[in-house]
Amino acid sequence: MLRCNKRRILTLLSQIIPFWYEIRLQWSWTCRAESAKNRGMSTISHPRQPTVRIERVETLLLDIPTIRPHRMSVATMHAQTLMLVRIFATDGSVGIGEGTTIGGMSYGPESPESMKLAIDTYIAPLLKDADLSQVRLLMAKIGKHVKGNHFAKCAIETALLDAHTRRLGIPLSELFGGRVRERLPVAWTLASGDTALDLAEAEQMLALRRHDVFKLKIGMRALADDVAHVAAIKRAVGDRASVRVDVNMAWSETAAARGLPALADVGCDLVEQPTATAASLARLARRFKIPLMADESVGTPQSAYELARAGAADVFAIKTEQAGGLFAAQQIGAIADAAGIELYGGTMLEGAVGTAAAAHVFSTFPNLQWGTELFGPLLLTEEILVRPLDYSDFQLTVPTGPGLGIDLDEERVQFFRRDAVRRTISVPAAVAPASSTESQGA
Ligand code: MUC
Ligand code: MG
Repeated sequence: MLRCNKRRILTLLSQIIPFWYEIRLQWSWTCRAESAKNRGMSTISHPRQPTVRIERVETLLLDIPTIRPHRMSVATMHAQTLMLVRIFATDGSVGIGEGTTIGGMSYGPESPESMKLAIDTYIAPLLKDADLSQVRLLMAKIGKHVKGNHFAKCAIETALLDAHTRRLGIPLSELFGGRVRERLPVAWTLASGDTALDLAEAEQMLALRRHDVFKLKIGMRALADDVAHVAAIKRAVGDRASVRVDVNMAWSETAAARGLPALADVGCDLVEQPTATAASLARLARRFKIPLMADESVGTPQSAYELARAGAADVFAIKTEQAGGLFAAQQIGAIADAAGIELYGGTMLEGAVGTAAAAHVFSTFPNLQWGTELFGPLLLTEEILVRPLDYSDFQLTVPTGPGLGIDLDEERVQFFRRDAVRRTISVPAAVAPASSTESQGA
């Protein structure tokens, strides 16, 4: 009799417990959805909702002029090409990502065109009909079938994460553990190639309270001229700003051995990638007191680990694209922290989309001792967001909405795409001034 009752009680319990669980689960998700709604975010999807699948992937090349020539030892840029990627899902949600390079293929092994090709031909088919929420799984699948192509992978991962976190109704930074800071210090690069112009630009940035950290591009002139250029700028800005240099690997080790102490003497705070190899950086870091930052050498988490083992730098510049994605960037941050190396949030001169993505990740770093240089959108003549990113008081505000927290201005995107259909208006030669044709956007 007692046994029979025990069995009945157990059966009853086994029926009630899952039911209770289900009610609690429903209740907790309803509460989170309500609270997200109250914060003006889109609703959180229920975990039992049907899987949302990836319908299609779109890539676009946008060509946007720079506000002035950007001169570096590797290239001079007059325009930037943004490779935009959009992932469309079956529930109508869309995620955006971006890939850029510096001076075409002058800086790294990829180009905007190669990213587009890699995504259209090899990556997009791997994503067709896949579960949008399985970002890590999808990136692992892409990693198995597509070697290298870190910039393209970063753009895709960003788009997946944007779509996924938008659906969840949370800012992308939440998926990375949440923010340590809402605003990021932003350096500006002085790279007009002319000391007087650079100085005027620095004064303008200080007056606008936009930047009080200046990175000077050097390495294309004679060493003595470069040092004189840095000295002139530091003398003019004094304690109002930090002055740093980026050599972009242009020096030999012997040139660096002459340059580093001279730069320290004129008040330079940091020297970025003076030479190319990890071994050479490590020797210089041991010999000279001025802090050295690795940039091109940092690359992926694997190379960051090797650099840390070699003691090759005091600071790592982390670039999300060079790292191979946002998760990889976070991994490099952890490697640096573990090795006692300080951090700086680098840029591949991304436009607004890549910049917002990097800002979300960098905002979660416990240490970011040297701030960031996320000024890419400010170097471009045109805005492509509905609401521009906020740069004020020497800082960038990390967007707060769901996903990346930004929206593309579709009309502008269509206007600047390389393959846009443009109407050509022909003016009859008789009434035309010097040039007889002019192009206009459609
Ligand atoms: C680099 O090497 O740091 C970042 C800022 C800038 O002006 O150039 C890039 C590349
Ligand atoms: Mg650099």
